[in-house]
Amino acid sequence: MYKLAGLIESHAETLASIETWDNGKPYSVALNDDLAEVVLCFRYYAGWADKIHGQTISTTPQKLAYTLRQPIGVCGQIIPWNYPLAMAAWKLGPALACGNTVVIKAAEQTPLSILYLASLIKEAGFPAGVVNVLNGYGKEAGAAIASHMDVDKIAFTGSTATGKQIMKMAAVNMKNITLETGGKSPLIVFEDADLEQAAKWAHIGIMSNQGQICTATSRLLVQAPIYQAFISKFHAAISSTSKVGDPFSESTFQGPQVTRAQYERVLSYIESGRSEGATLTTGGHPQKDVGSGKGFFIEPTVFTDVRPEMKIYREEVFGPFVVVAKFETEDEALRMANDTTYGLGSAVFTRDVERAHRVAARIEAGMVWVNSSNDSDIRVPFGGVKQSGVGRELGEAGLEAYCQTKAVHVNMGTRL
Ligand code: TXE
Repeated sequence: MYKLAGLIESHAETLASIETWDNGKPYSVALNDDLAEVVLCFRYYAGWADKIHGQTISTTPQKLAYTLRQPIGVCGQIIPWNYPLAMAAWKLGPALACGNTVVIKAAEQTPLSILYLASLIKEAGFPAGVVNVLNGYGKEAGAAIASHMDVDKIAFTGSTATGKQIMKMAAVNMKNITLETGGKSPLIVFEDADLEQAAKWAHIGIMSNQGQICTATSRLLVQAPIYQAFISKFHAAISSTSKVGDPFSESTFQGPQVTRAQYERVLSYIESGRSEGATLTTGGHPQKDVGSGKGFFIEPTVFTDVRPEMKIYREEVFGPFVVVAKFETEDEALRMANDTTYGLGSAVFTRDVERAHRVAARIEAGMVWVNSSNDSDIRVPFGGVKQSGVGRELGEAGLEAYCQTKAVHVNMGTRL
C-alpha cells in the first residue's frame, strides 16, 4: 500500500488530468485536493495494516477469552462520480489494510481514472485477484455486485434511493453494509458569529466541486438580526471567488456539472425555486459566456426567503445552488436544521463556546463543523445518521467496517 501511494504520487498529474476530463472539476482541485488526499489515504491505511489486533478480556481464572479481528472476505464497493479516485481510496484503503479482497465499480459517468489506478495497483505488486475493477452501469454491474451470493460485504456511496435498493439486494445473503448517501446539510449562522468568516466558509461549503458534494452545506440558516448583512457578505464571497470556466484554466473555481442529466436536474430545481416563490438573489441560469456556449456550466445560484415546506429546502440538489432561511432563536434554528430526512454534515458559526458545543450535541448529523464547513480529515470518522447512511468511513472507525470480531473462549481448567 505504501508502494501504491508512491506510484499514485508520481502519476498524480496524469491521474488529475483524467479526473478533470471525466468529471469536469478544476484541474488544480483534482491535483492539489483529490490526488493529495488519495495518496494520504493509502499511506494512512498502510500504517494501520500491522496495528489491527484483538483484545484479551479478563473473565474468570479458569478461562482465557480473547478476540481476533478478521477480514470480512470479498467486499463489493460501488462509488460515485463526484470524487472518483478519492472515493476509491476511502474504500480500498481500509478494506485492504484489514486483509479483504475487493470488487470495485466506478460510476459510469467517470470510469477512467480507476482503470489507470488499476494498472498502478498491478505495478505495486498486489497479488492477482485482490483488487478487481468491474466497470459498468449501476443497474447491471452494480446490481450484480450487490446481489452476488459470494460477495460478503457491500460499501456504497451515492444517492439515498439507490442506497435503499442496495440494502434490499444485499439482504439476499445478509451482507455486511456500509452506506454513505445524500444530504441537505445545514449551516447555522448565529448573530454573534464572525460574519466575514461565516460567509467565506459558507461559500466553500456549497460552491466547491460544482456543488457536487454529499456534505455540501446547502441550507444556510441565518439569525434574523444579521440576515441581510450575512447575505451581502455571502454574495461578495461568491462574486470574488466563484469564477466559472474552463477547468484547465488556473483561475477557475467552478467547472461544468458532471453530465447533462445533473445539469438539467439543477436547472429544474432553479425553476422549482422560482415557481414556489422563493427570492432569487443571484444566478439562476446556465453560465453562457464560457465553453463557447457548450458544456454544462451553471451560475452560482442563491435563493433567499426560502420556507421549510419548499421542495428546494427539502431535497438534495447537488449543484452550485443554495437556499437561505431566517430563524429567531437557537431552538428554532435546531428545529429547522433537524427538520430533514437526512443527517450528514452540519456547520455552526458562533463565538459563544458554550453554544457551539450545545448545538453540536443536539444537531442530528454525523458530522458538525464549528466555524468552518466541509473541513474534513481522513483521520476523523465520516458518515451520516438518518437517511444519510449506515456506518462510518475514514479514521480508525473506517476499519470497523472491514473486519469482524471473533470471540475465542479457552477453557483453562473447568473440567466436566
Ligand atoms: O446516483 P446513483 P446518480 C446523489 C445526488 C445526485 C443523485 C443522482 O443528489 O444528484 O444522487 O446521482 C451505482 N445497483 N448523489 O444517479 O444512482 C452507479 O452506477 C447498484 C450523492 O449518479 O446513486 C454509481 O456507481 N448500483 C452522492 C453509484 O451507484 C447502482 C454521490 C451512484 O449512482 C444502481 C452521487 C443499482 N440499482 C450522487 N444504480 C454522494 N453521497 O456523494 C446506480 N448504481
